[in-house]
Amino acid sequence: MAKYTFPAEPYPLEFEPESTALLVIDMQRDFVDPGGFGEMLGNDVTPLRSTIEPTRRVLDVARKKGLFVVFTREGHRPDLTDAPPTKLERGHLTTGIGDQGPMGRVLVRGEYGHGIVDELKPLPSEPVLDKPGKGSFYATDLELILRNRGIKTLIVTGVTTEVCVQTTVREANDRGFECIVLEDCVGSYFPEFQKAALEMIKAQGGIFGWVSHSRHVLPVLESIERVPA
Ligand code: C5J
Repeated sequence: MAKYTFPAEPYPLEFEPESTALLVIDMQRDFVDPGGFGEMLGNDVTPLRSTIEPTRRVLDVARKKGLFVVFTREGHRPDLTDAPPTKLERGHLTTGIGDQGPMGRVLVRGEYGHGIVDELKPLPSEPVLDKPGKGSFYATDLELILRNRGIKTLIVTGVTTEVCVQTTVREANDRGFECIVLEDCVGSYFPEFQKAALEMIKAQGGIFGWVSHSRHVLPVLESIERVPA
């Protein structure tokens, strides 16, 4: 298998395309779209929306080169039996998880707001994992799916950087996966959390993983041989 290298911090990351997947975390209307749950809570969705275009470019080239692509969505069963009562109560929100929100019931599977934004619509062949928690490995079959494909390296994109992205990177790191987080393809409602979360990942020699930017990763992906189906 041919090896390639992504420019990254704290140092370049070697990878093999056959064992590399693109992970798109929770790019759901409720978090990202104007008029969704995130904005209803008083957040500015602009930093999250800025991730759509670079993520779409990475997704396009990943598809063109035959990389494995996996999407996640945070949300719950309509009867909320998989939602911890603590999560439902947290924040004492007037409109919270399971309640009727601007785009249907908030973070409930099958509702419009729970869906992935149109710009990044998954293909029928791409697994979409529904997760009840912040981490993508908790109570999902993500690890099984990745191991079955021989995946070792994850290109990580999505929202929000310090919540579901960082939790997932920590979970992946403990399971032996190498994560490269693309700073312009992950977004937070809070600029200071964006900065701190990315610094934490690459600190201490890459304690949880690597950080790079789509402008460094795209040319490398463009240069790889297409992975056979
Ligand atoms: C949050 C997420 N922020 N996908 N979810 O509640 O990061």
